[in-house]
Formats: sequence, structure tokens, C-alpha cells
Amino acid sequence: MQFIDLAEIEVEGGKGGDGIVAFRREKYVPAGGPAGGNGGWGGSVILSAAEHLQTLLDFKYARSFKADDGKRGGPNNRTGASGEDRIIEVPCGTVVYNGESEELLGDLVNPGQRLCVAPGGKGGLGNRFFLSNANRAPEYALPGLPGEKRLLRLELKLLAEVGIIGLPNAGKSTLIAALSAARPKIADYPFTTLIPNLGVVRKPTGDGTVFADIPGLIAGAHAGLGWATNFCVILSGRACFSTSLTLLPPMRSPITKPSRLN
Ligand SMILES: Nc1nc2c(ncn2[C@@H]2O[C@H](COP(=O)(O)OP(=O)(O)OP(=O)(O)O)[C@@H](O)[C@H]2O)c(=O)[nH]1
Ligand SMILES: [Mg+2]
Repeated sequence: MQFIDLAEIEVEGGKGGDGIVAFRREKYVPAGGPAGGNGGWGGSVILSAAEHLQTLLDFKYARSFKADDGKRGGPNNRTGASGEDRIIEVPCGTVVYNGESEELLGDLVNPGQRLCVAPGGKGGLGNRFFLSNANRAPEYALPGLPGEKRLLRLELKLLAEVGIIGLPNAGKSTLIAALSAARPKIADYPFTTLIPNLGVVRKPTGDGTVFADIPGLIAGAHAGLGWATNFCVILSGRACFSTSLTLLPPMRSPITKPSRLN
């Protein structure tokens, strides 16, 4: 069984700095010639795989990321400073797609692995660049180019063999806390769990089975209601599914016998 956490974000590289028009002005150097520097490169947006992240939840709130612009060129042929890169941390296992063309851009598997998703723009050329025999004093420079802008779709596959699904407040988190070392928040109100919690249930043989406590499902979840909508549940092969239901009156045990689905 795979739970796929999804997020869509917009990334934009920084604009390159503008080239400038300047001339060398020094004592005893008459007509010193053009000396306008080039603009610096715009910063890039870079995704970086981080071990401490487990989900794409952060991207539900922050969805737009832009790197710094490059600085303007300076006089005396000084090139402008490059813009700072914007590093965005994503969980290991995040697969990155272009949100418009659906093209696969990369798969961030190992901690520290990086992927440049929006390169910064090139800085514009200063007037020094245009010096030629035909034009000894060019009075023009080029503006910096814009950085690349992209819509990205991020997908994170969480692997679990057993999913605990049920109505909000049914006792799903209590069940995974009792079975495994996972310590999700448990409280007497619906939608306490907003993201799946994974827990490893040890078998007497020593090896473990990964359980996932899924946010409460409500009628209309397929149309975007509730919090479980971003975690598409894909059943593959012989996935085992245990259901927890709230029984009335509510003080009875909410756990029904696990059923097996193929
Ligand atoms: N009486 C009784 N109460 C229980 C049982 N299991 C859980 N509860 C209580 O039911 C409430 C909800 O439990 P949770 O484990 O947070 O429920 P949940 O299904 O994870 O809820 P959401 O994450 O909000 O969907 C808590 O107050 C629990 O203490 C049970 O077996 N019997
Ligand atoms: Mg819960």
C-alpha cells in the first residue's frame, strides 16, 4: 500500500542584475573608455532532500518560492554580486514533476541530494563588453534576464502495509499508539490527525510491519472534503486493510475486527 502525499509549488529563479553604462574617469587618463560592469547571476531555486522531514505538509502553507535577484554591475568593470540561491528542503523520496508538462524532473532519494528546479537569470552585459574598434565609447548596456519560473508537482510515496482508516475521532491514533512506538496526538475531537503517522508493529519473529494512521475520512473526501484528500490510498497486491469504526454509544471500544481485502 502506498500513500501519496502531494503538493504543488511555484518556483522562480532570481533575475540577473543589469549591466551598467560607466566610463573610466581618472586623473591623467583622458577618455579612459567604457568601464560598466556586467550584472550578477540571479540565484537559483534548489530542492534538497532532508532526513528530518517526513511529509509535504509545509507546502500546504508556503507555496511560492523565489530566489534573490543578482546585483547591478558596478563602475571600473566590476561584476555585480550573484543573488543567493533559495534552498527548499523536501523529505527523502520526493519525486519532482513539472506541473504543466508532467515531465519528470528528478527523484530526491538520498539525504543531501539536490536538484536545481529554477535556474537564475544571467546578468546583463555592461558597456565595457561592447567596446570595439568601431565603437570606442558604447553608451548602452543590457538588462539582466529573468530567472526561470515553473510550477512543480511534488509527490512523496509513504510505504505502509496496513492502513488504519475510519471516521474522525474513531480511535485510529490510539490504536497505532498501542501497537507501535509511534506517539501521534490523541484527543477527543475530530481531525486531530492531519497527516498520516507511520508506526512499525513488531512481530514476535522480530521483523516489523509498517502501519499508517490516516486522517479521518468523511463523506465527500474524494471531492476535497476533510484532511485525507491529499493522501490518495493506492492498494497494491495483497494489501491488508484494517478498519476502525466508532460504535454507539461512544464509550464502547471503537475497534472492530480487522478485515482483509485483496
Ligand atoms: N472509550 C474509548 N475511547 C477511546 C478508545 N480509543 C480511543 N478513545 C478515545 O477517543 C478519542 C479519539 O481518539 P483518537 O485516537 O485521537 O482518534 P482518531 O481516530 O485518531 O481521531 P482523528 O485523528 O481526529 O480522526 C480520544 O479521546 C481517545 O482517548 C477506546 O477504545 N475506547
Ligand atoms: Mg488521529
